[in-house]
Amino acid sequence: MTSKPTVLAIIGAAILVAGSVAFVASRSGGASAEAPANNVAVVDGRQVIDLTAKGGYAPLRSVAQAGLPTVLRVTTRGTFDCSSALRIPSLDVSRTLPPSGVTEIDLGTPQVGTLEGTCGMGMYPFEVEFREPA
Ligand SMILES: [Cu+2]
Repeated sequence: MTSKPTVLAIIGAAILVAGSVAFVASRSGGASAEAPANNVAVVDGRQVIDLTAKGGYAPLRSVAQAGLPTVLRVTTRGTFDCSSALRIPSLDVSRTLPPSGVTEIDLGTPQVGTLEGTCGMGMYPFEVEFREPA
């Protein structure tokens, strides 16, 4: 018969394994993942990049196509932190987003490169990489 401490040790190990699997799964779904988030759509030649702003920006990193008229569509939902003040310094964009709503920010027709945005205080970043069309 298996002793009680052994059973407890096995259960403990199982919980540890399950926990680390869940941890890895949640990490790979986050912004550190290399696979681009599915938040970019092209409709009638116009590219829309969707972001949400609340306690930071999501996704942190987007991949889009260069050379298309593009808007950044930012959704807020009960956003009262400073991610409601969105800045894109290289485009001279500084927008105050409503606590809840959708704000479209015209990005013009971006060239190949990485666009960096931030909250008003510069503590929450996001970026959009514009790539040559495939
Ligand atoms: Cu901030």
